[in-house]
Amino acid sequence: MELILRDGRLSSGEAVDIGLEGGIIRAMEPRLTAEAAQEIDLGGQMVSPPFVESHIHLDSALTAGDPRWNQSGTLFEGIEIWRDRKQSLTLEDVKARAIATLKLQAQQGVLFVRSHADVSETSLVALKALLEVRDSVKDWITLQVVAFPQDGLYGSPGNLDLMEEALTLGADAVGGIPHYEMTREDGVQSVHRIFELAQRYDRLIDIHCDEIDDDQSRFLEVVAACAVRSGLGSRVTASHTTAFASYNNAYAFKLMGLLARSAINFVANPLINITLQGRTDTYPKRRGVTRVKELWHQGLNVSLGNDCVQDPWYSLGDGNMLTVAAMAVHICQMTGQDEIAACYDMITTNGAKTLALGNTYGLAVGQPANLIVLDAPSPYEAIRRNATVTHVFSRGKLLVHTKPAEVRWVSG
Ligand code: 17E
Ligand code: FE2
Repeated sequence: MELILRDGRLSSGEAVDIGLEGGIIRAMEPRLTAEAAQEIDLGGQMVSPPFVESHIHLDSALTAGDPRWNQSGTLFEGIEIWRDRKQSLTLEDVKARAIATLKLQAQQGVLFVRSHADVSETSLVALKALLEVRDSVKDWITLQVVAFPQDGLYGSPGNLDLMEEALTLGADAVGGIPHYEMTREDGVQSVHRIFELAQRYDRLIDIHCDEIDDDQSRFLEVVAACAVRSGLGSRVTASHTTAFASYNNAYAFKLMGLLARSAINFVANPLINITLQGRTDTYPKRRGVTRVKELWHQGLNVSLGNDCVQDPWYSLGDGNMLTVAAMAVHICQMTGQDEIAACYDMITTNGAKTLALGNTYGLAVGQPANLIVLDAPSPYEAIRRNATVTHVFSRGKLLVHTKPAEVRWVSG
């Protein structure tokens, strides 16, 4: 073995030594007798597959306040600010901010990322930059890029052509924003068009779907029906779906049956939607997050995203996935032990399903050696304490080592 990690602990609590060689996990046993050139003592800490960032906008990351701050806190003011900011995008500007954000995430244990790239600008500069970044970072982090028409697929006459150009250039997934199209009919048509394009270009689908508190925003049913009819199922993701939290239960119950049939993935972004949504409410004020617990009970795949790191929609954020999971525990009231464990799955294995990573992801012998070590003994403690990710191993090599903060009482 090139490298052995000794005295680790799996999320189940079992002790484990892990042997790595040639970028692959070669052995996992409670006590490995083999020896290696390099050995690292994990001191009983938890080893986990890496975190998966299911939903982020790297093109707008780190632009908060430029050209102005979001005063209303709404999605719509965010879109307007971004419309102004994106006029001055350059390849270098987007690449620098995207790479800085990916590093921020990688050092906190994220090695798989799905980013949206706005394709509403004729230059397609955001998309081109993120495709270049996807290639330049591939030796340490896996990036997927969604072609996302922020201003609507039918918002301007050229937008459909821009989407096709983005797919020709190599975007991994087709995106959309049906609730923001000018009419309900345009929204429905956009979903159909997204499915046609995904089939024609053989790409994944990830739609910003019903990110609004309007209980009449019902594009999720269109996405699910298209997923059933096309057979695309698990290649399809519905992001945000916050209106689902406002639907009446009679409709939500009927919808849940269709969703179960469709087997699509869901991404909730609790940090962002708890702040963007509910802005038109007084009291009682709605929570802006989709029905995560109910989707999970239904057996559907739900994963979580940061959505934003310091951008026109959210001036906070540091790319940490444990913060996202903790926010889901709170807002979705998933405080039971099995529910907290489920929220940990939503930032690891469920994210891998959303990204359709297949057997390139997972902590098992024969898998690529991507894994992280946390300063915590269990997923529950990792979320509770927002544990430090002490070691990030990517492609068989130690990528980042972080020492947990050291506290020393000086008197008293
Ligand atoms: N764009 C959008 O439509 N919704 C969001 N939550 C963000 C960008 C961050
Ligand atoms: Fe988003």
